[in-house]
Amino acid sequence: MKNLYFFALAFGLLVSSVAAQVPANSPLGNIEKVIVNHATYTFLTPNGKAQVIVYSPDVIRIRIDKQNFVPDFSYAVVSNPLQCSVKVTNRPEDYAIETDSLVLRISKKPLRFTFLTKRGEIINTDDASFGTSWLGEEVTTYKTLQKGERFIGLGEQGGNLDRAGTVCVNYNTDNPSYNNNTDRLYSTIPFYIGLHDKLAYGIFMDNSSKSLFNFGAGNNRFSSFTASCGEMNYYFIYHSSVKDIIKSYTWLTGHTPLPPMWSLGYQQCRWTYFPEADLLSTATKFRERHIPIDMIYLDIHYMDEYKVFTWNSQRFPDPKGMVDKLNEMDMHLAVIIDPGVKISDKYPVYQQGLDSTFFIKYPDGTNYTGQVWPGWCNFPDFTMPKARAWWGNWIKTYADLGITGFWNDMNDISVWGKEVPSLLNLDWDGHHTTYRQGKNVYGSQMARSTYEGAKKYMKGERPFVLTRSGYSGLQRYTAIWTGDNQANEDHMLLGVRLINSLGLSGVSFAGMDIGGFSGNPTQSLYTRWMQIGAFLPLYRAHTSFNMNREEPWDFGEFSEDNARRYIGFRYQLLPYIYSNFYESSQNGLPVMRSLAIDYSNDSIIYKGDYQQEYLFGPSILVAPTKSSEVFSKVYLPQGQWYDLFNDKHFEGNQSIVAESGSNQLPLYIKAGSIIPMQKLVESTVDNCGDTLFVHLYAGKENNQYQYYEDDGRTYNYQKDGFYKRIIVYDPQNFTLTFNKKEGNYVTKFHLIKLVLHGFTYDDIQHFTINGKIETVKENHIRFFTSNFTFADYGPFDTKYVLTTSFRNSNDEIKVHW
Ligand code: MIG
Repeated sequence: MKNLYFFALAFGLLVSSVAAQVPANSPLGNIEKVIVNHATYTFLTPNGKAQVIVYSPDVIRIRIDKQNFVPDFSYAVVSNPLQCSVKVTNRPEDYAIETDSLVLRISKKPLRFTFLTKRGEIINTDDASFGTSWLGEEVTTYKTLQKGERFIGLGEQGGNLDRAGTVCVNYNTDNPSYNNNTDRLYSTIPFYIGLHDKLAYGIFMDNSSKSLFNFGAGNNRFSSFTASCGEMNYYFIYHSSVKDIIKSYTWLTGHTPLPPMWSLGYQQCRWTYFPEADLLSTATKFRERHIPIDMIYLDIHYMDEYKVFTWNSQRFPDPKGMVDKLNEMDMHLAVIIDPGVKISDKYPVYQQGLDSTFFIKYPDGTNYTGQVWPGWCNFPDFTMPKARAWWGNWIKTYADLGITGFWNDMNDISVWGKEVPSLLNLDWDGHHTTYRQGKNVYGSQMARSTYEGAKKYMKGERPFVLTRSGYSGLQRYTAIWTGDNQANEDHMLLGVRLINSLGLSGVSFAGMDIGGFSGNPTQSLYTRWMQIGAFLPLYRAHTSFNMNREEPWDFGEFSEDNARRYIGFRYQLLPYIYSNFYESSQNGLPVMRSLAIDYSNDSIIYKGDYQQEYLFGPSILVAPTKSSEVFSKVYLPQGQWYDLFNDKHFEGNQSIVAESGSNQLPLYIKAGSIIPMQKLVESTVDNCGDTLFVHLYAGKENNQYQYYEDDGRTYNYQKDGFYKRIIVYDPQNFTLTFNKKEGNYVTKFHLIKLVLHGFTYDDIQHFTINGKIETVKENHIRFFTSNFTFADYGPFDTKYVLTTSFRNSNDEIKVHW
């Protein structure tokens, strides 16, 4: 009996001690005290504290921690709170913080947050029981799942456009065999947009540790976001449109700077062109075959034993001479740069890094050593300002050779797919942390160091930086590509979804390996991929080591011709593409826009067949489709649309069957669009003539487009070296107005050729330019009945097209018909 009693006691102790080791979920408790300091409201509870900081009428930041907040520091956020009017009310059960745009209710017992519209609709609310709570060190915010709630964005994550019902982990990973639903890809952007009841909001959790977003997966109660350590720190963004949410998110985390024009041309890569003769002959072939191109790449074999900032002198005896030869062909060179610095005597990069203690260290002060291409390596701590500047100095050695493209790879950090230990120390710009918090940021900081170095040493020219890995805000320094994809149809469409999602998440300049990295594409897959590539922000073909040659002529005449036409069309579109990049540099709207941006509340766009569709800029609807599909279903959202190839008119809000044979990617133009184009050129520095082709598509609604031009390569645009004008289409008043130009750059285009689509001859028989009556003459306004000529109008069937030309002037030009 006694024994049994002891046994029970012992067992009880055992149970309770086990229980004590399993941390119970502990939410914030009741509010006990409030401290107000300008637009910062701090609430103390028995379990921790919460802070509300009003950043703007539409952006409210929430910080929650168990203990005192650590000093505020972020690699992502570049904006500070704005002065704005905030009304605070203290009621018995809650506080209300009200801005001009939204209301945040903070219940007191217990502390929970609810965001409401001014009309009182719930936009987003904490789960009543869990709110923000901890499981050990892991902190999670639980939000009540709203009926029909959709979730879009979150950067580079596999899965569908609508992420409802899925979980996504953010943990930058070298993931060479990713697939349709893979999370843990190369970069982390913990920002998503929620949609329900025609309301939209954004949540950006600025915590760079490994994080998990649950969009109502495995439960029907909540969505949640979890950081594995550190504080809960999120920005709540509310606007009535997805567009404005993206604008606010990029106000917080920064914009893509205007890229150099040449980086928007076609880029040819391969692992690896070597020796020099191979690189040069490949470049020459593009020119000989009149396939437009601006950039070519060197992958890891240019280096001596993969040592970064060195050259293999057998393969590349005269890098400067080689770059000069490329430049003579109007081509830019990009080289790969990996972060691993080979541990090697008499290797200055290593010696300097060692002597100056720039490498990442263990807590005991010894350097972390990991294995990658060069063998055993140390890795610069790019979160240390001095180390970034030092790396930037090495970039100078490339810049001095005339290299203008800098391709940052393996910065996830990849050590042959193994884990870099979490306990490593990082400088974190003097705030000190461990790799656990820093892993997801490392890639961005490497790209930043590269960008800042290149900018400093390129004598006023704009660099092009490409990265594989990064974190929110990476767009300020670099373009990104989606890593090691595969040569199959699924990956082609998955890549489109990834780039669309990156665009929703503040990253405008993104691309994927055209043709697929691993495996050899079939002729038809390559052909289709090259078509889609023409309408991606970054148009870059790449393939892995040991794969077949994949230049446009390697797939036969048909494919080569296809590549020439689609690349050519992209070059004709450059005035439009560049203007769109300009817009992006101003307000963060992506160049490649998932239909979820403009048509967020249309449930059809989220369907499997249609979810890849996007607008390239404001006007061109691209319906990516597998190469095996000769006909494909395309959804045209609300409005009116024109088939780009023949100007055939369609009402929106319907699915159509499009021809998508091997020579044709389904492309549609939104009615009312204004699309500036130029004549066909073979490189971005080719003479593009003196005529700007302005395509106008008849529509019912007013529209406007901001045309932008500058020298395409320097920073003079930051002073007044730009040319900008708004073009306004007013169908009710039958006018197209070119507003007075702004800026002091002299446009290349002295003539404007207006190309009118969807108009009849009768529509525009009588027209005036600035009040001056233009007589209708056959040679003035013409029907084109000839077969389409790519050189003049892209792939349009020009028999539906009317044109007229007039002199461009800096003052307002009003065309009236
Ligand atoms: O271990 O540099 O994603 O684009 O060609 C592979 C060789 C390293 C991975 C990159 C890929 C590049 C390859 N790199």
